[in-house]
Amino acid sequence: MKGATAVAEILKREGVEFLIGYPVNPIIEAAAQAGIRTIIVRQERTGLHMADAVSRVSSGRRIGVFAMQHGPGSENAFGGVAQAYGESVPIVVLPAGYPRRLTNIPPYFNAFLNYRHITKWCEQVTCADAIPDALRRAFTQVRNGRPRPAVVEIPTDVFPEEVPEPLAYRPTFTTRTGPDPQAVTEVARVLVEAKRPVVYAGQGVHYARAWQSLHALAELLEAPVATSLGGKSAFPEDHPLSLGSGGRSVPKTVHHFLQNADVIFGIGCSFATSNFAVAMPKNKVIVHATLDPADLNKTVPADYALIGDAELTLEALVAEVKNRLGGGPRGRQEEVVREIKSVKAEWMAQWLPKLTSDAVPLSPYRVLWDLMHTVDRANTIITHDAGSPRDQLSPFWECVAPLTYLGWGKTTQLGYGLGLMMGAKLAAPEKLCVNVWGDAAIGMTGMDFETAVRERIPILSVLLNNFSMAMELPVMKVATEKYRSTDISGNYADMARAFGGYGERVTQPGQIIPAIQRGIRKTQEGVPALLEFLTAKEIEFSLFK
Ligand SMILES: Cc1ncc(C[n+]2csc(CCOP(=O)(O)OP(=O)(O)O)c2C)c(N)n1
Ligand SMILES: [Mg+2]
Repeated sequence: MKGATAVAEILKREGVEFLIGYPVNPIIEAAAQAGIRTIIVRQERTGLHMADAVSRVSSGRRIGVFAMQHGPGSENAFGGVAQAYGESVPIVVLPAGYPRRLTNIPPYFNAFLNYRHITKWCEQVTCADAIPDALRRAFTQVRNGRPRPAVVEIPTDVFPEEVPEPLAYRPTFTTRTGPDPQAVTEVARVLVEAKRPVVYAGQGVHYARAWQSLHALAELLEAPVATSLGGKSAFPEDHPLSLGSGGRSVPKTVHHFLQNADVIFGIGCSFATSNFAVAMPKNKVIVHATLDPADLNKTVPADYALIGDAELTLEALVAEVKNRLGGGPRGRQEEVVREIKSVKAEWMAQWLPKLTSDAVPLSPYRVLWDLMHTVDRANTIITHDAGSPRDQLSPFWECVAPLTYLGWGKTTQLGYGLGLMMGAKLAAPEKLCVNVWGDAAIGMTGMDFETAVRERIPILSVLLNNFSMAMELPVMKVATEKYRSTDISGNYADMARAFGGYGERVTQPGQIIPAIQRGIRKTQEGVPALLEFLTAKEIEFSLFK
């Protein structure tokens, strides 16, 4: 069989149901022939964001795959792969490459050379009979260890070559590594002896599907739980021990309990320094449990460490902690919960006026508050975008079930949220998938709302249009005054309708909930909906220095 046919057959054996791509790449045609649904986007970046979400919402059990053209396609896709690398998402990316006789000559873009720093695996296939080996390596890498993208570049003149038959390809598997038992004993002692432990859960808990064990450990220790943005929804945020999620803007509970902790137990997190992660306070005992030793002692020095899969780590800790406690909790919870409630009440009293504001232009906080009280949160997947919408959404959106929020911010491309929700909807069609973004974000990827319509991916897009890059107002004062450099314009409800979707512009507070209900109904009818709320240039956030 031809090289492209072999790739498609291998994708099938790996359980790939969708090939997201942008022509020209012969894998697209071969995939369609093999019965894999091909989805064509308007630009490569959005396609990668979609593949990314397919992997994320399945905890990496289904792998998102993207294919694109050599040269321009490969060049244009770079941002999407970089985002997946930054956010630790396992995807397989299949760029075509220039013919072999040109592959190493300028100015021809060579994915093998250029993608090396944003992938965990990157290779170029130089003859067709090496295709099965290359794909086995790529899928093994994305299914094991630290999740990150793998790239296999296939030169255009390799595709028509023959791959020997029968195709000997067995699907790859996942295996896990567990923590050092001696370290588990030590960490269990530290956690049990701690007076004010705080659990800080990251995205690793989602990949390991370690939600139950996280719950069990928190309840045994009677310890409050915060998550990172990537870890948001790993612990139910309506649980009495929940502090909410970190990010740039955070609930006061997260700040208060981290500041006053004696021991911080990071599980499945990188502790990476980021504008969109809480900075860990100094002089705390840090326990760092993570899959990848490359994150250990990177930015936050650890006092104790556990290297391994989050589920195996938490299972081992739960058993050991239970042992030390003589079977169950010590009766601290009531006091901890009282403190959480009191800090939360104080914080909410400060923010409720904005969250319930009747102002026109609308308060973005009011829009998001009404959204949260209208959707069925357990059956909704939501994501923010870069810009103010992230900092307005993440502290106040209370997740009640795992993987109902896709949080991000290690790198932070405007426009990422649309593709994420399109991929989420493909992987979880029964869920309401909502992306919340601003008018600068929609400028980056908005054309792909047409893809949502054309490919029948009925997402709900919530646009907070303040006719501005409001986030940049404080740092572009002169440019704004002299040249209006932060102003933007557009009628995006009209745009959505022009693309064949449902579009509605909302200006009055009383119309927020009815509009959301109409939008949801449209998605249930299979039509993507874009609700454009005209909002104030709100740049007050729940920040704690
Ligand atoms: C690709 C990319 N370029 C630049 C930025 C920097 N950036 C972050 S937010 C922002 C403006 C956001 O404006 P908008 O989406 O309208 O949200 P607002 O703050 O107005 O609510 C910019 C330019 C980015 N995150 N991504
Ligand atoms: Mg804006």
